[in-house]
Amino acid sequence: MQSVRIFLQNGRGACISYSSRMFSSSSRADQKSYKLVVVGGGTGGCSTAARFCHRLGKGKVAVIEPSEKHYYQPLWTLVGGGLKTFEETVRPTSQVLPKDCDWIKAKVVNFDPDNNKVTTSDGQEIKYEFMVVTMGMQLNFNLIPGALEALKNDPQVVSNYAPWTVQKTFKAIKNTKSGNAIFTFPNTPIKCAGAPQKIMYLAEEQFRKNGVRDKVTVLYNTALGVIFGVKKYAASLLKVVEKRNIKVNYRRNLIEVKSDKKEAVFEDLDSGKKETFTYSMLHLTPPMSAPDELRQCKKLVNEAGFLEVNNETLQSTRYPNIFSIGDCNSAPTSKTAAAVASQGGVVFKNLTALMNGRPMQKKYDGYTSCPLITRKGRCILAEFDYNGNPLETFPIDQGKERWTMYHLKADVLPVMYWNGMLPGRWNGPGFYRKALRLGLSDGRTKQA
Ligand code: FAD
Ligand code: UQ1
Repeated sequence: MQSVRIFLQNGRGACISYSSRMFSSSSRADQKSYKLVVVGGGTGGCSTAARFCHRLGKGKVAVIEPSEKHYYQPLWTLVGGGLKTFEETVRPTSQVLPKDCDWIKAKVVNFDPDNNKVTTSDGQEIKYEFMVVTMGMQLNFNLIPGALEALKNDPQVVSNYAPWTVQKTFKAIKNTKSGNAIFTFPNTPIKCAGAPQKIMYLAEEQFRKNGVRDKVTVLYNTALGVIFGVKKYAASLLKVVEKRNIKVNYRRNLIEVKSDKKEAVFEDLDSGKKETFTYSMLHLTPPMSAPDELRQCKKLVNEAGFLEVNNETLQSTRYPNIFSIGDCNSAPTSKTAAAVASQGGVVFKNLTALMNGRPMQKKYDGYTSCPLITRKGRCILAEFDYNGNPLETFPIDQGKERWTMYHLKADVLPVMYWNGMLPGRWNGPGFYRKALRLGLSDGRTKQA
């Protein structure tokens, strides 16, 4: 065993260095050991594995991922809206992982960060020198009594958030002829905070096309107190809901679905009162959390159960050889694939520096983006940082509904995802944002 100096960066960028043990990349039958273990082979996991396989070579990187299928989740909004097929969003995991990594097809069930090892659902112990945790979010439909039963048995209760229900959405939209079409937003952090309303806009448009709009009441029942967290885009969306006669009920949290009576029960989060709505269609966004296997490792997570990282370096605040990317970390930004792209670039630079005994210099600014589709062919491209300040790529007003941004979302980004992001070649649009301004500005503007 060798000893190596590694650096823990504090909030002000200074480095605290200390010693740790380093493993050789050997492998025994009962215990494998890797230079880098990546937990989760989703958006963040594939791109991280690709970058480090390229850098470290064959046999040095393992990805622990239980699923045979990889999903391009951002396209599920358009699948639900009848504008793309589900098949376009799925590829075999074997095709999207880099060929030089070892794919361990299992779940991590236990983290042991003091001993640099994880245990998998098939009983293997995997040791690592460095680890990147990219486990995404867990969908907790089970926390709403009646929701799972309704999703299984009622064709009019749907959700774009899971691969096993997204294909129901468009059928339910087409079957809605009258009554309340209700779209929910839960009382937890979620991935892609715009998705619960994007599908509502596509549904509303379809109701018009089907000639039933005057008989359908469209309701957005959200646990939040605002329509969107960034003022600039909230102002644009408020105009959209007003123009389209969509009723927004704030601070309403779905607490039960009674599909036998076609009823959805909400709690008013301010008064605590219960309110029951009948529905003819119900689009659920489930409460979400970090996966249980991560949440139960109290040494790694914050109080909310997310892997606690330094917001700038994305390094664990407690274990310097652990980093985290994406939906399962504590970085206080909106959880999206766009955020994963930026975070991936930062973690690659910082972890490479750490591996080579150099200080970490790359800082994540919270960049995230949400393409808010408002109808077929129209999209408001929200992009912002940790402070909620718009950080727009294009030198035009992205607060407007635009055809170009729809085309980017529907046709360009999927190609970029499969061919640029997953192979580790896309770090987000930061470079282009500056280039499009001839390097004279970073495109940052303050919230109004
Ligand atoms: P994921 O890509 O979800 O990957 C997590 C992986 O970890 C999974 O493969 C899972 O199987 C694995 N895993 C879980 N538990 C374990 C375990 N115990 N052991 C090992 N592996 C485990 N983002 C955008 O940027 N733009 C959009 O327009 C957009 N729209 C969206 C619309 C919808 C309907 C949805 C659902 C998401 C959308 N997103 C969008 C969000 C985006 O898809 C996610 O933020 C992104 O995929 C997060 O990447 P990740 O690597 O953190 O997690
Ligand atoms: C992005 O980088 C990304 O990841 C590939 C997304 O997920 C699919 C996005 O939705 C967006 C908007 C971006 C940002 C990219 C550009 C070109 C603005």
